[in-house]
Amino acid sequence: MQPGLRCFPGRLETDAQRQLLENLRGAVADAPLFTPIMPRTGRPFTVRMTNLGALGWVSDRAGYRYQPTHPETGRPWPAIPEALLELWRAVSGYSHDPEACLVNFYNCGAKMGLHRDEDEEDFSAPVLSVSLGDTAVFRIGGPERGGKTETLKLASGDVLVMGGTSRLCYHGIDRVIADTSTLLKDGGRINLTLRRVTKP
Ligand code: MD3
Ligand code: FE
Repeated sequence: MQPGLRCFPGRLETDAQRQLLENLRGAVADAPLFTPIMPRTGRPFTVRMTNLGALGWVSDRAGYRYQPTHPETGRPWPAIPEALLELWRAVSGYSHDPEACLVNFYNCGAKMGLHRDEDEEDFSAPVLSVSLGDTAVFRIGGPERGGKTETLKLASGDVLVMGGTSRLCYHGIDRVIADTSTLLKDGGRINLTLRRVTKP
């Protein structure tokens, strides 16, 4: 496994997962899921997204970037729930709060190709991920494209912290395994990634 990558299997108990989901339902009512588009090809992502926090990650013909408002409503993103901020403070090892929480929604068949997270100014802060719902097959490689990769299953309630050298490693989601969780009534998976974007 990559140095700096830390796994906390089942870090969130079922009740905490349900509460987080309730928070997310409210947030998504205010900041609806949108389908991002690849800058070069104009192809839609198979994952739908929204964000919480001061800054949100968006992708369209103009490129990848962080911005303070929702691309369709023009409104500021909803706040990051306190429970997520507390989780970040407990496990990130970073002394400033995150500015962005990207919410990725995968239905069955959605995936995310191998990529690096490099749209942030501050790579010294880790990225923290929380998985909810159906189990995903997560793939992680090294810092170069085309290197060796390995897979890891991410189940509901699992938390991953990508710090150190793992912060700039290639990673993606191969697939979501249907019927592996009862948290979401209609199945699918939600991933939350907390990030520091600017240098404090
Ligand atoms: C390893 N999301 O939003 S989370 C992303 O499950 C993203 O939705 C995936 O990749 C998802 O950018 C994976 C786990 C993750 C997130 C960021 C990382 C792993 C990472 C950054 C560096 C290395
Ligand atoms: Fe990523």
